[in-house]
Amino acid sequence: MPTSLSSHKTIRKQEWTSRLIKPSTRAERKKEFLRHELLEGLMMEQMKMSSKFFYDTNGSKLFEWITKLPEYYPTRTEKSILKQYGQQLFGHLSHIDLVELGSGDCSKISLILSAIPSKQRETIIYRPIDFSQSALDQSQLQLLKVLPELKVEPLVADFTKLQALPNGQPRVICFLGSTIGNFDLHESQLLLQQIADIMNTGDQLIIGLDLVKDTETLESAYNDSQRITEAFNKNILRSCNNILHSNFHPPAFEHLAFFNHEKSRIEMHLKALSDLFVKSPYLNGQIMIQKGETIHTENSHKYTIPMIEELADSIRLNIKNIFTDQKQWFSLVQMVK
Ligand code: SAH
Ligand code: AVI
Repeated sequence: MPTSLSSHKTIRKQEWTSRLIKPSTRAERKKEFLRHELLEGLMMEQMKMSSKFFYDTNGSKLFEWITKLPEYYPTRTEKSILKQYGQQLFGHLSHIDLVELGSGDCSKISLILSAIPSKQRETIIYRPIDFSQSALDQSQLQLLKVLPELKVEPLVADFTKLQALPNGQPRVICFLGSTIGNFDLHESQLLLQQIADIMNTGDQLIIGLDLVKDTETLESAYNDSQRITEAFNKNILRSCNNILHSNFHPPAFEHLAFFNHEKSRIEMHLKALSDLFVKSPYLNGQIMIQKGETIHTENSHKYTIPMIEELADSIRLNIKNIFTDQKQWFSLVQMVK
C-alpha cells in the first residue's frame, strides 16, 4: 500500500505525492524512514536536507579531509585543548565506559586515551557510536593499531534515538567536534536532555562547542580555497540520489556558506543555477526547483559562554569546567550529573 504525502508548496508547478511502499523488514523500515524524511524536507517552502545525510562513505572521507584544511580551525583547536587539558580531564580515569557520540575518525579519542596511563586504560571500555559503518570500521582499525589492547565495543546507531547505555561502569560521554551545533537550538536541547536522562549520578558529559568569533574566520572555514567543503556539501545530493534513486546533478548547484548573525550559525545551502526538475521512483510527478532557490543542508551553531551556561542549566547538568584555547575559538565543556 503506498503511503501518501502531498505537497503544500505552491511555488512548485506540479502537485506531487510520494510513492513510498509499506516496508516489511526492519532494514526496509529504516530505509523508508530516511526516504520519508528526505521527501518531507524537499516539500518545505525552504527546502532542506538533514545534515546527517552528508555522512555516507564518501561524505565521511570528505569530512576527514575538511578537518585537516588550514581554514577549518575547529578540529585542530579542539585537539589543542585536549592536549593541554587531557591529563586534568582524563588522566585519573579507570573502570569507566568511555562513550563517544558521532565518533567519526578516532583521532580525538586517541588523544584522550593516550592521556590515561596504560594500566588504567586496560579497565576502560571504549564505545564509539556513529551511524556511519564505514567511519566506525576505519576508526576501530586505526585505533587498534596504536592501542592493540584496547577494549572497543562499537555501535552503529542514531544517537538521537539512544534510549539506554550499558549500565556496568560509570560513564564519561564525549560529544566532540561541535556536532551538537548541527542541530537547531531547540533540537540540541532536547537531544542533550535525552542524554542527561540516561546518565547516572556521577556520569560525565564532555561536549566540544565552537565559539562565536569574527565573521571572516567563521566563513572561510566553510568556504575553503581547495573547495573540499563545496564537494562535501554537494555530496549530500549523491547521498540523496542513493536513497531516493533521484537525479540530482551536483554541478547544477552552487555551494553557499555564510554566517547568520541573528541565529549565531553558519548556514550551508545549495543554490540551483537554473530551473530544474527532480525525478524519483518514490514520487508521483517531479519536484520543480526554480533558479536561485536553495536547499538548506546544514546549520553549524556558534556559542558564547552565556549560551553554554544556559544550555547546561536547561538540562540540569552542572558545569564543572569550561576549557578554551588562547584565542577562545573553541570550548570543551565538562558537565556532571
Ligand atoms: N566527532 C568527530 C566527527 C564529527 S563529524 C570529530 O569531532 O571530528 C559528525 C559525525 O557524527 C560523523 O561521523 C557522522 O556520521 C556522525 N553523526 C551525525 N549525525 C549522527 C546521528 N544522528 N547518529 C549517529 N551518528 C551521527
Ligand atoms: C560535524 N560538524 C560539526 C561540522 C561543522 O563544522 O558543523 C560539519 C561541517 N560542515 C562543513 N564543514 C564541516
